[in-house]
Amino acid sequence: MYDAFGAKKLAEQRALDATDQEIIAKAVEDGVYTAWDRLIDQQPQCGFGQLGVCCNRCAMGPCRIEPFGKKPDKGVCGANADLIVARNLLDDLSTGAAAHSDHGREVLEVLLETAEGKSQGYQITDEVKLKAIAKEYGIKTEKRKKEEIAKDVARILLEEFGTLRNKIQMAERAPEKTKDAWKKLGIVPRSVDREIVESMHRIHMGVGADYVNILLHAMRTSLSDGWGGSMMATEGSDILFGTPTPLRTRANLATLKKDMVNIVLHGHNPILSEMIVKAAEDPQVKKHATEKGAKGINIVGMCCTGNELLMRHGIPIAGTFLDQELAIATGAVEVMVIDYQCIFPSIAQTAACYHTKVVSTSQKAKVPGATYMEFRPETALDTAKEIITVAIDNYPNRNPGRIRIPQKPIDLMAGFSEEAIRKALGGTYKPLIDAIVAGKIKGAVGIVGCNNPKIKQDFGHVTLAKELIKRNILVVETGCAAIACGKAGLLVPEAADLAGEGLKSICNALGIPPVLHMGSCVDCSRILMLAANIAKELGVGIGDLPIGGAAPEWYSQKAISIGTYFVSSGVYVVLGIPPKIFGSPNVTNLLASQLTGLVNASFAVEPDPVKAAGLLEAEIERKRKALGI
Ligand code: BF8
Repeated sequence: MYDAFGAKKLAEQRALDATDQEIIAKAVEDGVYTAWDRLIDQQPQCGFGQLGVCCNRCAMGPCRIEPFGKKPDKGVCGANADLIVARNLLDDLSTGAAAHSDHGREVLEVLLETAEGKSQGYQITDEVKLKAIAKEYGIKTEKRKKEEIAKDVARILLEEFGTLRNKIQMAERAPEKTKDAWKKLGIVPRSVDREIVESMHRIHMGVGADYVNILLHAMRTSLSDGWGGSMMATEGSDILFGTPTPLRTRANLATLKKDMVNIVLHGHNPILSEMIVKAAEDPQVKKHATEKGAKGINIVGMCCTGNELLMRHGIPIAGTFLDQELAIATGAVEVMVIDYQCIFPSIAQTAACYHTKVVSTSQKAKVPGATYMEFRPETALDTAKEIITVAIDNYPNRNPGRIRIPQKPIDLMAGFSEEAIRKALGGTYKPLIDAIVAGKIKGAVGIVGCNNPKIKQDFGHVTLAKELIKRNILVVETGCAAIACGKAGLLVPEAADLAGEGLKSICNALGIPPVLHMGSCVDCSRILMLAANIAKELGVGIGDLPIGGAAPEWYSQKAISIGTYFVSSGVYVVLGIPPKIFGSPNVTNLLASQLTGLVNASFAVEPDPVKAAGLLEAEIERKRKALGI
């Protein structure tokens, strides 16, 4: 047990942000177990697992390889460390690619049902994007209603998941030189489902035995995510809910409100969260809230579904992955609505410490202790209203003695889709390219990914972003990285004061922050498109651009897929948490060094964010030199 002083000290070690620290201390005082406590319980974590040399793939095992050259050097089947590490990596990566892509498929199914008039509450919002994609796929748009076009677009995109054409059309958006590199390596993605299913086949005992061949398929699978499943999730969501444009909103746990019904939307797919936001506008629902003594309904986002709402509607965001338990520990959340991904399996147990109800909505993600309210497109608006009703009815159950809401939300600017950035530059990337050539901006880095309790929450993201902008490197972000920097005040134009002179002058001229929020994790596809369009304007490959990527606090299998599709597309990526590969020097060498000769990019691991900034700057300088700038 900790006293108040001890709880405060512990909180300062666990998180960077003052509002998080306040609630971590409260959780500790309340005796609520969180991910940080569970991490302590797990010490020491398995060394074989950390090195990636544990194989639990078949019933001859589980096996492990002795990492220091002693016996056993092979599993019962004969697999050595290289193979076991490569198979485990492909397994994790494919899980991440599947999560993104399955989310994308659901968005497209809703688009189709909407076009067919079968969904409830949805509409086609961005006709310009709809028609642009129709054109890309050779679908007629003249003299046709948007619903007719949308039917064809949804069907042809859904077909990309299992296409017989042996290539994903959307990946054609990559620059020619980048695609040539894929062709040479034999990693052009053929279809989303096929690559993932083939991954599962290859890692079955007795199939793939060559670690290089397995890693090449990992690259292909990741490309089917980045340039396939994820990109389709982004495009489908834009068509349904609108392509983001710059807007202002607020972040951190102080976005919860004392006198209002607080609903936290946590998870990933906007098809759920968009409908809850819409339902909360219903006058009957609002009236019900006031009848129960609340001043209204306060909807806040969390994690990536929060990013989706923030980007399109400016809905405030309560926090990142590690804030999910903290939001509940404020004692002020009536309902946490979840769909899937990045939700702690024990979240309902955390909620049971307070009056909070967890409402799960997806057949794919049932959670013990949660109230299950199945969410289907045909009844979406009705279900959304019912979920809000559960929250309103729970408002009188608050325990005023257990509530603490931090005071100061932080302002931020978001909504920087690729289209919005291009528009801000006047319709072409020439001004940005000129600034890079002139050296005012050295290059750009995408900081993406999660929190991980192994690192002080947000420290990696925020320190790296500050260090990069100081060095005149523009930062673009998605996922929890973007929320972290929002909470730290880096997503406002005034943060340009923290940037080097060159970057500061550009940000001031355009009225933009030095760190641009580009969306959720599937919206890393927006970063790919930004890089692709700049490369095309210059007539080079993505691998030639002075850019980099980083995931300082990653935890999820999705992040492995994201990192790999960036590297496979030519972007050097620095990880702050070591992947489980160090049990194989050969796999490590391939990923950290040999890939440069193949795609002009590789992985690096650097837990110190200041040193990571140095690595990224050096890579940017290397690429600038090669371009002759
Ligand atoms: O998909 S950044 S913790 S919320 S995995 Fe999850 Fe990581 Fe956050 Fe979003 Ni992305």
